[in-house]
Amino acid sequence: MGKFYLLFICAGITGLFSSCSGNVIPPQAVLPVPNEHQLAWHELEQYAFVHFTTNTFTGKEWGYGDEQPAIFNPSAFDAEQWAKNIKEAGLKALILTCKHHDGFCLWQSKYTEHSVKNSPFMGGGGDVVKLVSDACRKYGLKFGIYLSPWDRNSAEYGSPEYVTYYRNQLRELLSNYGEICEVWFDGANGGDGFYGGAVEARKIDNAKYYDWANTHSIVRELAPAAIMFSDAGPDVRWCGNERGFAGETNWCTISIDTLFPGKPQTQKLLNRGDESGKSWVPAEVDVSIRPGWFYHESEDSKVKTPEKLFSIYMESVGRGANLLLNIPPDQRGLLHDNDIQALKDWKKLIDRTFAVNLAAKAKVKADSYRGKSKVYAAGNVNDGDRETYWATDDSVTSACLEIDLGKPQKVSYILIQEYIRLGQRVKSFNIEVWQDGGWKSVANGTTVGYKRIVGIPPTETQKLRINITDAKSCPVISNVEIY
Ligand code: FUL
Repeated sequence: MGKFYLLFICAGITGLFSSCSGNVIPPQAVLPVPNEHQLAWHELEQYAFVHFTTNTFTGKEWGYGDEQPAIFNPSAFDAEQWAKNIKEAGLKALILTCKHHDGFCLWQSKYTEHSVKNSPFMGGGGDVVKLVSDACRKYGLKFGIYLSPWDRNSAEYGSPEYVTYYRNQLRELLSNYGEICEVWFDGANGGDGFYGGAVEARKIDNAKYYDWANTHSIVRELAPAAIMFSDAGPDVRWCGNERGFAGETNWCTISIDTLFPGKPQTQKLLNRGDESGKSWVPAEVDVSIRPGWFYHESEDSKVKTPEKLFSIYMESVGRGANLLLNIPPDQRGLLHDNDIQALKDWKKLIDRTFAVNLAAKAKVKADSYRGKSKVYAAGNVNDGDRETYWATDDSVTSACLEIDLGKPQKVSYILIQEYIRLGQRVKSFNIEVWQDGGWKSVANGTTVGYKRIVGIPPTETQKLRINITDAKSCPVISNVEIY
């Protein structure tokens, strides 16, 4: 049998392998996959929202648009106090409401008089966007902007001129405040308002009026690294509620053309994503630390407890979504003590819970790994390197990872991460612990994605099994941690 025939057998037997020398071909990506900017966004995991405008002084949640700029007068404004506390809470960025639905601008926009320039704040010379973005850089936070498409102050709202106005303002914000990590396009649109004195209801066709494609291209041009949020992306999507949870099943994939804003089934879809979605548009969970988005003194006693914030963390970051936690400054222009205390205690709770990774020194084995090559062996899930992963052969979509902690330990949380550069794959998994000489099932789950944290009743065990029971293609797991 000549060389040719030998080669043929080799290719036939190994199938997946590039040659007979043992170089095993890595798994092919399961499309769609995140781009570099989306990958960086996933790694942020949690960041702050800051709602601050005339509403802070009127007690409203949605200003009508007729507020006098004179009421915007924080008595002890200190953006560094925001940035310092947000940083210390473990949040990685800050997104500021530069203009909310009432139309009041927190910066010195050339295009309107309805802004800080006609307020007593710093004698009319202040620029909140500048002060906040500078404070963010000083404290090592990324900075993002919220610019409400709906504007209840503008006389032009509803006409094509307003869209030009909106884009001009977007250009100002993207050009003058350093690097922008995220641009937040709010979904609330149209309705009654002041509209330059017209005092009427104005309806717009959300799908057509803003001509989003051309607005998005301004962001791509001026801030290529910025992630764009809206109900339907393009880069990240709304999670379908403002109560702080992503779906227990949470696909980062969705088909944008299946989303119809406002429809209840759309909210469900946004919450869970779509296994066969055509685009990578992961969920962001926006929720306020208080009942309202803006500061109201009457809500000082209703700040979410550290325990509630922890469960929000588990149901957002712990389900592979990012958490956007709103902390609204008060009329002094400072974060309130109650909010700061809740943030501090929440951070302590997280740090205490995830202090010692029991998997770091564990022995890990798998019932199968790709091409029997070390490059894809089980040990990659606890080598501290996110770029290495355990993977199986393409035909293997259920597999078992066994983790031996060396001695019995109390286990409460299991953290799993897929190597999402190659797509989101896992459809279902379960977790077993070794107890009384046998395996006992303690949890079932569906998706994993960028990160999945599973809580179990605290259990004393030496060994655990993570069984991937179904996946779109071979599972590719980059990290496992146990607490
Ligand atoms: C909503 C807005 O209407 C709320 O006021 C808030 O800004 C929230 C984050 O988004 O659509």
